[in-house]
Amino acid sequence: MILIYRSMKKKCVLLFLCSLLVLPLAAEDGSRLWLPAAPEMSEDLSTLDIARCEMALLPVKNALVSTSGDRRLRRYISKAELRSLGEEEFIVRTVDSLCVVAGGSERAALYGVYRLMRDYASGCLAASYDIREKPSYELRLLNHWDNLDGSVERGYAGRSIWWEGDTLRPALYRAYARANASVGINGTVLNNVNASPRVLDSLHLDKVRQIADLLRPYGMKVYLSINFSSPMALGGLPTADPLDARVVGWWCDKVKEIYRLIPDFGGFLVKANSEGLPGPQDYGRTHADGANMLADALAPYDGVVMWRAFVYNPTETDRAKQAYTEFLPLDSLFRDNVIIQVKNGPVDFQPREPFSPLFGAMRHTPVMPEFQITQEYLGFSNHLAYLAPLYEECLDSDTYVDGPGSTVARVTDGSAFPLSHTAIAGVANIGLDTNWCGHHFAQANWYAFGRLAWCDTLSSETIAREWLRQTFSHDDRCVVPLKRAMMLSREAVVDYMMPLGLHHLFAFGHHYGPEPWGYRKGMRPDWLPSYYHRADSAGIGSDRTQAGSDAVSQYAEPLRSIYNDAGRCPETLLLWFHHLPWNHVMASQRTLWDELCLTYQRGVDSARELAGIWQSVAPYIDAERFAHVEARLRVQLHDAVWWKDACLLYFQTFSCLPFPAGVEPPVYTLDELKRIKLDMKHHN
Ligand code: BDP
Repeated sequence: MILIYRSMKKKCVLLFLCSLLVLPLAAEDGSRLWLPAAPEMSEDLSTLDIARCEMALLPVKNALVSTSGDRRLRRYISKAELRSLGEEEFIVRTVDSLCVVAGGSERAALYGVYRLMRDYASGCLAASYDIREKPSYELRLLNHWDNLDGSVERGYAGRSIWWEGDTLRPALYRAYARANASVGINGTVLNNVNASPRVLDSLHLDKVRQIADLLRPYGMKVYLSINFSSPMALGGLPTADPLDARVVGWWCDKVKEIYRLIPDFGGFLVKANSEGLPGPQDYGRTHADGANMLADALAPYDGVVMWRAFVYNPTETDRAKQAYTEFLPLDSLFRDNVIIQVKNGPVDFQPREPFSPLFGAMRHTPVMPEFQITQEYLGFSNHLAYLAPLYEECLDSDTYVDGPGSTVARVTDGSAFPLSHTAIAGVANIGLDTNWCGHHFAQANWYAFGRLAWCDTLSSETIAREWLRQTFSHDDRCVVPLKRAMMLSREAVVDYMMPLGLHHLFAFGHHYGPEPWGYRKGMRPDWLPSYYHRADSAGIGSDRTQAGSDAVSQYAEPLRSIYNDAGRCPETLLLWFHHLPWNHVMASQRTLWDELCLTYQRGVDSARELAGIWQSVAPYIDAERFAHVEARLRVQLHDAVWWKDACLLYFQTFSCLPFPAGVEPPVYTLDELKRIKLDMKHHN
């Protein structure tokens, strides 16, 4: 093995040096993501072989990369330490001039090597190491909303890498797996939550098997989204009732078939009784009945069920309350291998929401956060919106369920109270585009999700810096301004789209542009913007106080009282929880109307600043990526003005107040804006 390793090492170093020679300002198409060029490797290497080959790319003369059972490691790391290594835990230690990477498993050893590679590619490889790391969450998953016809729901980076055409793309899948492993992502759901039953037919399962074989060496498991009616659509049964013995039998057989093909298959992701999809409630059963039936079928193979809490119906109940109302009473009824997957906010991946009150409230069932990496509600792949601050804001939110310090991170990662599983998911922004994500900066959101899944206390600033140094340059004259751009970008989007707690002002269907006036006869009220902004001559905002829908009461004290009180509610969430008069006095002593106008203006100013910062780093960026991002920043600025004009002109019809000084006059009239019908082909 050592011999193979040495010869691989020479080859890999050579290849790597070649790639370095052309790195600085040569054209870059973004396909390499944040990583150095991959070593050339034969196709049937084990995980440990890959780890050693990757290690050979680093300028480290002597290295020993192995798993804790390897006796050679004992010379450098005590037996007790080695024994205590968890399955995904690693130690990196320099002893004399030897760099030792010891993993609790082959996968962990690979993570250890990627830890060093990150430092190397960031220009920070240290002379000596003594670190030990393990991930915050056990399951760190991407969710692909990819359809079997090759389209991607809410995807803005081209067609599906999995399902477009009949071809398998081994090189691409290896590159994908490598990128994920480099940040510790260890699983992927290959198809849309709006699942076609056909994913479980033998043709598709065979493709899933081939994909699983390609991802496995990088420590990634595959999972599938299932359609609850599959026993009817595929099995010809007259029902999908989870308590019907034929249905139970059908699922058990199907699961058996899957594990015969893919012995380490991860499990199912389920969207049921949500947005028109079938589910157990169609048969008078509960979410627990449905989830447990699947969980029992998967349990003999250690598979899990991730059951989504994204359920809402056009009822009298405030949509923001429904997931909690429906799921909390079921806590303690779920099997140990069921995890409830909860979107970060109570409504739906908006640019800003408070955290979902289900975090921390369910004590007997693991709850996993679901973030959206794809920018459905944040300007698609046209806008630069670095989302780590959004993820961080949610993870760091204090739920107070066990007093101060019970952050969303701690109540979901098992550190606040014990959980049978811990998990986190991100809806992928990946497609067949050469640069994977459509916008070069959108790669940072994939990267950041992985890094936070690995370590949920990392700061978004640290992650931005790491990513920039690996992706663009080590030069602080480039990194410092770009980090500033990234750090202001998400707030910029909030400001020019829906500040102060406003939400869901999007055009129906595509969710790209503004349509606060949106109305369609017969449309479900909870799919209309007015359901959320409630603007009228008296004021604006959703009343979710105790006097209103009482959504505030789903939060623990003191949050409940803080959110309930307009004087104490954070202004960033004010109109989420309160309907307030236009002349309500804000902390700045300005009226709500003036503050709203000036915040929209600040968003436009920030979009302008982003474009300016990008111009200032031109000398450090290759021409190809420079032009690509520059063109998108222009679109972003245009869209920021569009959003500001649309929202302010429309809300002005209720406030009947002039724009305060400092707000640029609108470029468009309200009538012009209302006539815009987006050509979504252009924007996709
Ligand atoms: C909404 C998306 C829709 C998804 C849904 C979900 O618009 O495409 O199917 O979320 O998460 O935000 O199930």
